[in-house]
Amino acid sequence: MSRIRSSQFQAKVMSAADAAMFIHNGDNIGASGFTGAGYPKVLPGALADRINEAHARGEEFSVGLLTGASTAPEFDGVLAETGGVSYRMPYQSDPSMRKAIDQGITGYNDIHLSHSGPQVRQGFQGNLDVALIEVTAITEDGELVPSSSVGNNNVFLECADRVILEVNTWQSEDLEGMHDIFYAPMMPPNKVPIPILHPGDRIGEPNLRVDPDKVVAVVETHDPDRNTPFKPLDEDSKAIAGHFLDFLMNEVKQGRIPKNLLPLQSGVGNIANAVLAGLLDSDLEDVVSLTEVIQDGMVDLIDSGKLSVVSGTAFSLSPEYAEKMNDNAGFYRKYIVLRPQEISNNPEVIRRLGAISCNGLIEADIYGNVNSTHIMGSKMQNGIGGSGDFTRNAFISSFVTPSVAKGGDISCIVPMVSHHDHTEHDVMVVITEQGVADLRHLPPRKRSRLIIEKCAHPDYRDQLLDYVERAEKTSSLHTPHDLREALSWHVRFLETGTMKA
Ligand code: 0RQ
Repeated sequence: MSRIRSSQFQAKVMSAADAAMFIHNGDNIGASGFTGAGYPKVLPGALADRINEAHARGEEFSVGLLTGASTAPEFDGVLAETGGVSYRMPYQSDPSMRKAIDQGITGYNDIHLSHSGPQVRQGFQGNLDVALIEVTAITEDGELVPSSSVGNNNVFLECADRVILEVNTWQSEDLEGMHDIFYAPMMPPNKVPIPILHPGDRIGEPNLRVDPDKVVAVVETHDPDRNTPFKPLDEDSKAIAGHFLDFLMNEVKQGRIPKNLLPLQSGVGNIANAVLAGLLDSDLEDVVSLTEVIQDGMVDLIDSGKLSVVSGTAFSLSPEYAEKMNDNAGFYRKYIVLRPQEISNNPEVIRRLGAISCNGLIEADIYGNVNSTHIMGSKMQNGIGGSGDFTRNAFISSFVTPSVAKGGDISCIVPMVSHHDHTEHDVMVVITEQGVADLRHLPPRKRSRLIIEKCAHPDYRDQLLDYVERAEKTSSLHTPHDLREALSWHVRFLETGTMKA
């Protein structure tokens, strides 16, 4: 049976090249796609051709690109390479897009994912001209069955002037019923409480609504989501996972959290995935997850019977696990709820349910401030994504990282972060392969010594202690710093290729 079950939508089927003609110079595009899942597969390429042809004729052609989060080379990559993306929000992780951002060709608005939908609704992001959304199917009634991510799709469909749909038959039809789309007033002063009392609660509808009159084109595709495999677990990531688990089990022992923990959030990246793998070796049962992305580790936890439910907004699976999800979506549907990101990342829900957050970082400083986004203070890596939504509101917020980067030439524990994403006020626990620094209840002068002792690599401990002692001598104030020295570690790396003194 055709995936386009409504004749009204059947009549709008056309090629990607024809559909791309509905996108014009200066348009703001709100597209599906979140951590390599559920992004449109063929329209971006057709649009890139259109932009390149216009540029070859000496004509201006640029667009603003809004998504849920990161996409893939055939979306962010091909469009960035045209030089025709003037604006990007709220998260990306593509090498070509990073380059365009760093060169100032693309203005990047790196904002909290929970803010992105509301800002589109409020009009802070300008008029939304086109919504470009991948779906699994269109029902007889003209409802849209979402695919492997929801992200901001509900907001884009609601706010855009025109809608282009990609119906992707690669996505399993059994995804139908996995999603939960909450339709209620979401803007102040009429906003309503979000009635999620448990991560598995379904509070909305399985499908997305769209005004059929806004749909200008429907394109059929059969293309896989594209994600890179995770790195195999190394000794450091196993050690980090072990420390995280020990920390959690001690929280249980102290009676601060229940035996099955509190809802877990796990960020993007190899280390976050490794931490989930670490939970597999535990005696934990009936764990629940309130998170944003569902990586391979979550799927393993479901398979092991340890994880009873996970609420998120998107998959971020390796190719092998994406195939597995596709083959068994009917089974996993019982354990997984995919929601719009304004719900999955909603601070109210995260705070009330008492999530335990666990995210990666680029560097942390001796007082517990965290840089998640900028290499050496200036070069964009990915973006803050949902790490702030969860860290700021978690019951226990934690960050995990190897203690060194670039083969040991960079210490990930530094005197002062070169860019601030998460402040000392939000960061409770820092974990490296060396150990755990629990910063709760500690004033700055105690934090610095604990982070150095528990988290810094032995190669950098003396250097960091030396900094602390000198800073305390020069400044007898609350948070001792020697501002002339504070960022000299970064300068030394830029000048000599190593932070080692
Ligand atoms: O550089 O790619 O050139 O080798 O930074 O580092 O070790 O691959 O990092 O995959 O664990 O991700 C913070 C980026 C960590 C991720 C970050 C260099 C390192 C490498 C990447 P190369 P790894 P991971 C919910 C949560 C923000 C969004 C988020 C992230 C590159 O966790 O994007 O949390 N977080 N969202 O060599 C200079 C340092 C460095 C360094 C590492 N101290 N100085 N370079 N690198 N440490 C999900 C979403 O929001 C969607």
